Amino acid sequence: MTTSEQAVREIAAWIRDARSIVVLTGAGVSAESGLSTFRDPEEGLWSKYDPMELATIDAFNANPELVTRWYHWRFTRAIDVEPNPGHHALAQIERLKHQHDSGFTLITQNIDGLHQRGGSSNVVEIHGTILTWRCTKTGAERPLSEIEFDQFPIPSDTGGLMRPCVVWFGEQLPESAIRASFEALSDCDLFMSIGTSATVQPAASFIEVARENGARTVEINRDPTPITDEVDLTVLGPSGLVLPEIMDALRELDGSGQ
Ligand code: BV8
Repeated sequence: MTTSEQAVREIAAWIRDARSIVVLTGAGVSAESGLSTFRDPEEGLWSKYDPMELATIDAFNANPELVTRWYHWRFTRAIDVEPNPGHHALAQIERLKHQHDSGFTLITQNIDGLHQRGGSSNVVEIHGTILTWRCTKTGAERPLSEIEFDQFPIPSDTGGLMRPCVVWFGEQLPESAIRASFEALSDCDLFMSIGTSATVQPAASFIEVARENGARTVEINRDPTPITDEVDLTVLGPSGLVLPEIMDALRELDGSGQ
């Protein structure tokens, strides 16, 4: 058995035994659905732009047309792609834990809505969602289906502009998402960081909160990150492959064979 197979089986046992689990996901989990991550170079039109430069209120104020076009391009891709086996495995683990009356909270940095489409129910979108936009003047929110993307930027009906309900760099995270995250982190005994470079704050510090409360810590990521040497167990590999392997090992342990 290779070390990663051993780690997969051990993580499955930790999931089985956990009383309350917090999972933090990043763009790497959506990568296998075909959505580019923040740090992998983009091809085509957007290759000359740095997402870190575009995902800011200053960029929107300076060039609302460009930033609106970028988010229009991103959401058209997000609604076009499908959840991948990694999304489905996380939803299966959530269902299994809920069947055993254990806690399971999925905190995501992703704005694409793929976790919900993949079957996850308790999802905390700490960086907001691209699927809802709001007026810059009144804050009135509208779902994508009610917005005409026939001009860029998009005027709201109160003389403002429409912007995506995402959290830009330099903006505060939604109070409700922060509260839900810290509530779950303060109670969890297993914390899993999946598909994230663990560099964006305050999400990158969530692992410290969990560890201070005695939680075991796990990382599943394609590449090493700043937390790889700190976590209790790490599996370097694609989440769309590793998560279903963990779910299979969990079924074996659970003897359910479902
Ligand atoms: C805030 C929404 C108060 C928009 C995003 C403390 C210290 C230093 C800086 C700060 C700090 N506190 C605040 C800051 C500033 C800033 C920050 O963290 N800067 C960083 C760059 C240092 N934080 C903020 O501004 C936050 N606000 O704290 O308010 C404040 C404000 C100012 C100053 C102080 C306090 C708001 C941050 C939210 C920004 N919005 N997204 C949008 O999406 O367009 S963040 C954006 O980056 C996405 O959400 C993305 O998910 C996230 C993080 O990136 P990752 O998800 O990790 O994606 P990434 O590409 O980086 O990595 C992908 C990983 O997946 C890689 O490791 C790769 O190996 C792996 N991978 C790839 N393929 C696979 C895979 N893994 C598995 N399987 C695969 N197939």
